[in-house]
Amino acid sequence: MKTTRRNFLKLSAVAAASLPATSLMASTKTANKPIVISTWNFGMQANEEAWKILIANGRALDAVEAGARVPESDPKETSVGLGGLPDRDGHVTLDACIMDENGNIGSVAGLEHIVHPVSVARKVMEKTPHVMLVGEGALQFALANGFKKEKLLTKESEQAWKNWLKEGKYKPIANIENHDTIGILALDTKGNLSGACTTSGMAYKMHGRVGDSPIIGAGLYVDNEVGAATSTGVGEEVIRIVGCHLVVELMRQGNLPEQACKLAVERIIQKNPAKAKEVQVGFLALNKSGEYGAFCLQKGFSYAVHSDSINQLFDSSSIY
Ligand code: SD4
Repeated sequence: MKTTRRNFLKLSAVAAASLPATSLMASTKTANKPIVISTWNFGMQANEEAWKILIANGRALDAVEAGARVPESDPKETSVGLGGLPDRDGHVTLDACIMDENGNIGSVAGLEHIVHPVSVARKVMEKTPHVMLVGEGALQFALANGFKKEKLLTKESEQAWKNWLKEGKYKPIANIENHDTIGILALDTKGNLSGACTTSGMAYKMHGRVGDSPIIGAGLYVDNEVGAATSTGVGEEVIRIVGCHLVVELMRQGNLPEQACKLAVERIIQKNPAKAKEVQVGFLALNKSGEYGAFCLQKGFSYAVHSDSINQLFDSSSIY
C-alpha cells in the first residue's frame, strides 16, 4: 500500500492506540518542521550547525552534512573523523554515508587521511555512477575532488592505541565516553527528509573491518514518504538485521518512531540473545510528521533534538 500522508497519520493513530501507556508517552514526541535529531551528546553541537541551514529554509541534505562535519573535525572526539581511535594496526579508517529525499545515496568505507568522509560520501553520490567507494579508491577519489590529505591520528589517540597494544584485547566498549558514531536526521521546511552517518568505527577493530555506518539500510535509511533512521553501537549486530531499513519499514507499518526502534532492538536480541546482553546498539528515528524517538539495548545512549520549540538532549529508553 502506498503510504499517503493521510493514511500514514491514520496508521500512526492506530498503532498508538495499541501501545502501552509508557511507550505511547515516550513515542509521541513531536515538533513542527523543520527539525534535526542526532546521536549522542555531541549531537547538540552538530544540531546547531544543521539548524542554521534548516531555519534559513535550507535543504535537509545540506543540514545533515553540515551537522555531521562538526564532530568529524573535532580532534577531541575519539570516535569520529580527526582524532578517531585507530584500528589495531594504528590506521584511522573512516566510514560514512548520506541519503537524500530522492533516494540518492553515497558512501565511503575504510577511508584514511580525510577529515570529512561525510562530504566525500556526498561527492560519491553526486559525481559518480556508484554508491560506495572503499579504501585506496575512496582516498584517490577524495584527493581528485579537492580534499586534503591529513594525519588523523592525534597524539592522544596514538597514546591510547599504544596503551591498548599492551594487552591487545578487542572488546567493544558500550557508550564509549558517551559519544560514538554520529547519525543525524533532518526534516526541512519543505517536508523533505535526509540523513547522514559518520564514524571511525569500533576502536582497535581489525584493519579492513567495516561496520554498519556506511552501509545504506544498516546504519542509515531514509524514505521520504515515511521517515528516516540511523544507528550507533556494534555494527555487526545492526548489519545482521539491516537495522535502519527495518526501522523505517516498521514506521511504514504504522509504528511511531520509538516503537519502531524498540522492535528493531528486540529483533537484535531475538537473532543473537547472548551477544545482545553484552553490547550496545541504539536506533534513532524521525518520521514525516516530525515525530521522533530512540531505543537502545543498554542504558546510556543519548540523542539531541533541535526544532523551533526544543533544543535538548534526551536519554533513550533501553531494554537492559
Ligand atoms: C560501527 N556503529 O563501526 C559503528 C561505530 C559505533 O560503537 O557506533 N561504534 O560499528
